[in-house]
Amino acid sequence: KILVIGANGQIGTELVRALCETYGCENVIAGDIRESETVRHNAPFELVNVTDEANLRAVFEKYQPTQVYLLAAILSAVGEQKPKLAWELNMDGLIYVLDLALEYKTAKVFWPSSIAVFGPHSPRVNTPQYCVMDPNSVYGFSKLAGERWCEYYHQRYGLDVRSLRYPGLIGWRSAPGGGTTDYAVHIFHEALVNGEYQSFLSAQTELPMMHMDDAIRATLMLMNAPAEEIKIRSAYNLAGISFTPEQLANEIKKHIPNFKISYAESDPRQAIADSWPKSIDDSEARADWGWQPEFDLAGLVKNMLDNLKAK
Ligand code: VAH
Repeated sequence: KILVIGANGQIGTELVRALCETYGCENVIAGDIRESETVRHNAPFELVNVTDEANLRAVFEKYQPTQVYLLAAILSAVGEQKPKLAWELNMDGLIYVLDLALEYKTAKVFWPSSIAVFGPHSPRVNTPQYCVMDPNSVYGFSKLAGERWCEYYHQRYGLDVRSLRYPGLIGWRSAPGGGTTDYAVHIFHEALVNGEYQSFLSAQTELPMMHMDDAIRATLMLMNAPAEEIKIRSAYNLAGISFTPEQLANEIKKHIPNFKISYAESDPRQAIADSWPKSIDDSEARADWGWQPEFDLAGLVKNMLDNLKAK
């Protein structure tokens, strides 16, 4: 059985779908803190609360998962509103799952990191795998600490845990979950429905982004790679495309000529975005397990608009 914790989230929704395709829905367990009115999985659903060790233990006991994807987290923007909850959920959840994976001999664990692990003193262009990291969002330093724990459980206890530093993810099958990059998903819905969008990030805020299809493909490539190819057990840098809200809006205008974008002043998420890299160097992922993104900005925008229209 493959257990996906956070199955109703932005990534989880798509990961359950991809894992069902690969392994069959009967072999995937969709776990989340509550049922969802909007997210429909073909896989069986299980209530899972990552802050409740007894509940997690019962789920591991029941399913004896061979793989676990721990996607449940509080993201950057919500994390600044609820800092202690974000730290507790992100950290306790990870450590409970790492311990249970050891105890129940789970073959492989996936846990997402993020470009949020970098901070104001990290190099901001082509940010390398190794550099100064002084993240100043709770979400960011919970992901940095989590990377340290993942590497520790691999080196000290031999747990096969693998991780990726996801950029902002843009998909049409699921809603974003309270992050700083969420504007790049909302903009498509607003462009189609209202023909206009007010970005909470300024026009020139360049951030590393990726189409969800690329992110899911990268995740399965990482998890299916032979263990000896995985040389980084904290989390791999992963890059797709970097762009600004203005560049994204201009690409959307090629499809929706009258689309209007405006920019909010002084949104708290601007400070978070300004502490993050503009672009990422993912040489190690390319060298170790053959990573290669497929979506450029034009392809991402066309794919998003075509699929959202059809939806
Ligand atoms: C967030 N979408 O904005 C997440 C992600 C790199 C961004 O970590 O918090």
